[in-house]
Amino acid sequence: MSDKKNEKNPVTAATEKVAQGGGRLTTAQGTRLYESDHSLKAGPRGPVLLQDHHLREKITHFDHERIPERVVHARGAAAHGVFRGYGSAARITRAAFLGKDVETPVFVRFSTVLGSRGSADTVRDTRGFATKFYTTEGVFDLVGNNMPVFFIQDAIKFPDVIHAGKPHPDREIPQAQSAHDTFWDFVTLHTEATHHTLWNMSDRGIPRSYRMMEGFGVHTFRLVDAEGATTLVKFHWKPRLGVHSLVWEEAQITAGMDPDFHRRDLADAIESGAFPQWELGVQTFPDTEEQMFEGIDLLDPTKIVPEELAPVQPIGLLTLNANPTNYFAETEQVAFHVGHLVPGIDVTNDALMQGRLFSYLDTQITRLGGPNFAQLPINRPHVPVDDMLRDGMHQSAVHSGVAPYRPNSLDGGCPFLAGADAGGYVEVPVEVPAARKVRDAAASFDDHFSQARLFWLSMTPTEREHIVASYTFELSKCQETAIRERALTVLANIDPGLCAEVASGLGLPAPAPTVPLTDPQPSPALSQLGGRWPTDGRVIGVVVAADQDPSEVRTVRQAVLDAGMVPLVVAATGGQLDADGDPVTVQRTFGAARSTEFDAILLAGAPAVGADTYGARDAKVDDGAAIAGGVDPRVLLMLTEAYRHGKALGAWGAGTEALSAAGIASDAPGVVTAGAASAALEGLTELLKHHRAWDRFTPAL
Ligand code: HDE
Repeated sequence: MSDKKNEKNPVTAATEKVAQGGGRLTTAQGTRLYESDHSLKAGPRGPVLLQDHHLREKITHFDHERIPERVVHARGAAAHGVFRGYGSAARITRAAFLGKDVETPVFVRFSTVLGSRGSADTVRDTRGFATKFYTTEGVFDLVGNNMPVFFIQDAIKFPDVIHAGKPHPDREIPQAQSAHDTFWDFVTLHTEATHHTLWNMSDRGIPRSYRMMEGFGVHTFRLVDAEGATTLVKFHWKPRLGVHSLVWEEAQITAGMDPDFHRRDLADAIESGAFPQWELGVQTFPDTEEQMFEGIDLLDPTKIVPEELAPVQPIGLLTLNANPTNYFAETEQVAFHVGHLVPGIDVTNDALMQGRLFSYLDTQITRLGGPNFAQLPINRPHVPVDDMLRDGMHQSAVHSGVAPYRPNSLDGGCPFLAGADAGGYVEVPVEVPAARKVRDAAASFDDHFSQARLFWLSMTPTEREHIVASYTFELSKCQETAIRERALTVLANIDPGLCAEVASGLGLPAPAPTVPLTDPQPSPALSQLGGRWPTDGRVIGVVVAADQDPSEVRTVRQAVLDAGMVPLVVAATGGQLDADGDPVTVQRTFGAARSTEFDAILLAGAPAVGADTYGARDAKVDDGAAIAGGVDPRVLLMLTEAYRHGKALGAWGAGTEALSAAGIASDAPGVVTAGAASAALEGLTELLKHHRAWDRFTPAL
């Protein structure tokens, strides 16, 4: 990886070196302290005195350190960056930050939805992808997800879907999981959730990295140009590294071995200069009265518009280049809101979006302890704020003037209004059709299956196999047979083949569809497989045998770095390998490493069972049948696991013996053996461009 380092965090750049940076320890009031390890007592063995103001201040502050976690999306990781507009959107929006080569600072927070703040990263779930643009016209937030559809069509159902997905209220289990009765109870009774549930059960539910996820605004937005002409759009983020996922077993093991996997991956990549990038794009649709496109209701957030019908047109580039300095101050306190809009971007009547326009500000008043959270450094707009809002909990501004009202004469009539010509936000004066008040939705919202079927038909056989496996896994975890049976009927309405496979896994009969099956045109853009992608930041485990020449390891390690990837040297014991006076540091030991940390494994030699091997004192070590080829069993586990997960494996020299001891043929798909390290690495890198050795997965359908 390059020597380029994390950019300076723009929020804290000025103070980074100052805070707690070597000055004297003080109280919160700035009084210097001579001692901080003992309470003030009546003698060394006496009672503690109530007058100890330092003790009371320290403990009291500590007692109040926590704030409520987000009611959803509690677990997250974030980064600073910059967005550069291409100018291509200028024909449809007057938003200044989308102008050509305009650079706008951004803060992006990725998240899971269901789990608590301390839950594991790699669970099966939707991921949040929320971006705060600090534009010259105020803050614009694009609060999206990594899936383009949602479980519900109306915000009034949000508490229902979240209560169903969260842990059961009696025992508060399971944590960060959809594999339980209440979730499946809800999504099978409430079939508009079918499409989103299918995305969750697909590989999209377990991303390899936040850097390798698409993002979607989900709702249809309305863009408006300088003349007031409007265009409907859907926002898309396209990752430069491609869209890639974990495999389910890998995700589960990782949740235990490294619950911070995605958080670490993002921070490490940025720290080492492998800055993640996404292109922002829009699908555009004419702003017609009916707000339909090719028969698809643009106000229904359970529907996509296939890219083949409306291509995604790139309008700018996002680069994340700085890690937060303080998790709490930035990632935890950042407050996104769908209603943070700038001139040129407006909302539509999507009932899900309309409810969100209320919810975000409301929840943040509780979570951030009052109405003044926009003053927190991470939330502050990068433009002057003259809002006439006053007082309240945690007010930190010292407002001057005597007339915080309009109109006024006492403060000279300030502040003044701004029309559209002076950068004011003016809502698009859209017609509201004459109608009766109803609690209802348009008839097109009743179609719950055709787009789920479209998604299923667009998957490759391997992706379908993963979907079958995840439905079977999740439904197996449901206790109630009635819920499993109902779920099978939903699956039959997506595809009878999918239903039959899952039914056979559950040992239940496959029901017939209850709705007529549609015949949608598949959308190849929905599949993740195929294509070649950059390998920046991919992690290669270099597994080293004790008898291996360390200078070769040093060379191969450097070659991995030069290729923009991350080498992790793994050996039986920690410390350093002495390569002719230029030591190579061992970063992982066989005891602490697991295959899930690596995208690919390169074998330098065949590590033998050693005295340090777990179980070495066990008689089985001498039993050739128990430990194949005398190779360290932890290395064998690493290899077989990586093989099962479709990861590229490379070996040179004696390394090939370890492969064969693990039962892996040197001509198996995704395996490269070579006489020299450089050739092995070259082959491995080529394989990594495809993310996994897909040929290893046996398509079932
Ligand atoms: Fe959210 N959502 N949401 N949501 N959402 C929140 O706001 C809500 C929805 C999304 O990193 C909450 O500050 C309602 C869709 C992200 O800080 C809350 C509805 C999409 C994040 C809230 C939805 C999202 C949130 C919780 C149904 C994708 C994390 C804490 C109408 C387009 C933002 C907070 C972050 C967070 C409400 C549905 C994305 C409660 C009522 C659809 C990425 O206000």
